[in-house]
Amino acid sequence: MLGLGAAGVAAAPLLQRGVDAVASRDPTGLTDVLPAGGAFRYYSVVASVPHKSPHDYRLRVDGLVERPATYSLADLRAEPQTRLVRDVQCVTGWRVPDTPFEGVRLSRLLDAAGVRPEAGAVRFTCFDGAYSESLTLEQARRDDVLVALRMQDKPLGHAHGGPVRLYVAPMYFYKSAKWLSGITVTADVQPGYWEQEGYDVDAWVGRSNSRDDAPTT
Ligand SMILES: Nc1nc2c(c(=O)[nH]1)N[C@H]1C(S)=C(S)[C@@H](COP(=O)(O)O)O[C@H]1N2
Ligand SMILES: [Mo]
Repeated sequence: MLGLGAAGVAAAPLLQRGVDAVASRDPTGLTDVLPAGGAFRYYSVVASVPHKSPHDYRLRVDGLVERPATYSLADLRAEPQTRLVRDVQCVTGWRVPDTPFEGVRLSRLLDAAGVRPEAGAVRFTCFDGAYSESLTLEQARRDDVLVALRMQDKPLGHAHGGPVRLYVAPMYFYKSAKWLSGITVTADVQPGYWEQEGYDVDAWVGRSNSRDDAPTT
């Protein structure tokens, strides 16, 4: 037993490296090797994501709207900002309490674009080139859904999806698409990246059964 313990200590740095490897192989965090300890974990479904400087960044709003628009980071900063402080909850069980997010209400950008009557949903795309998410129009118009520019009272860093990510406060964190580059108003909900793998499209924290349905690979 003693020998095993010593081996465990010796293996610890390796295990830590293993966690990073697991995070990149299994970006939902399903392989919960170590306790999170209230810390964020880094997730990306792709190995590397381009960096966008405050100058390069653009957000396109299009689809079933009267006035498609392209926002720079400066444009988004010039809009009224909303700050929310909630618990972040990943579907795999880790959570980070009382995390401030700040940005522009999505409903504001939708109103500016003029959503057409036949629209029923919103699709989000990312400049990682792979991830996507979606909300019904009703969900997208909630007051606690932000196009976030700040997290933990700092500008959003690249690891957390900066310069701009979606923040869907009432839902599991996989709804909060990082590296947001496109908001497309659509007729119907198109299931996002993880939703095509079996996660709930309506991912309300506490109400969704995503956790029980979580795929195991
Ligand atoms: N573009 C993109 N957005 C994403 C993900 C991703 O892999 N790519 N992972 C999601 C998941 S499963 C979680 S838990 C959170 C993690 O955010 P964080 O890396 O800032 O902790 O981002 C969500 N948004
Ligand atoms: Mo997640």
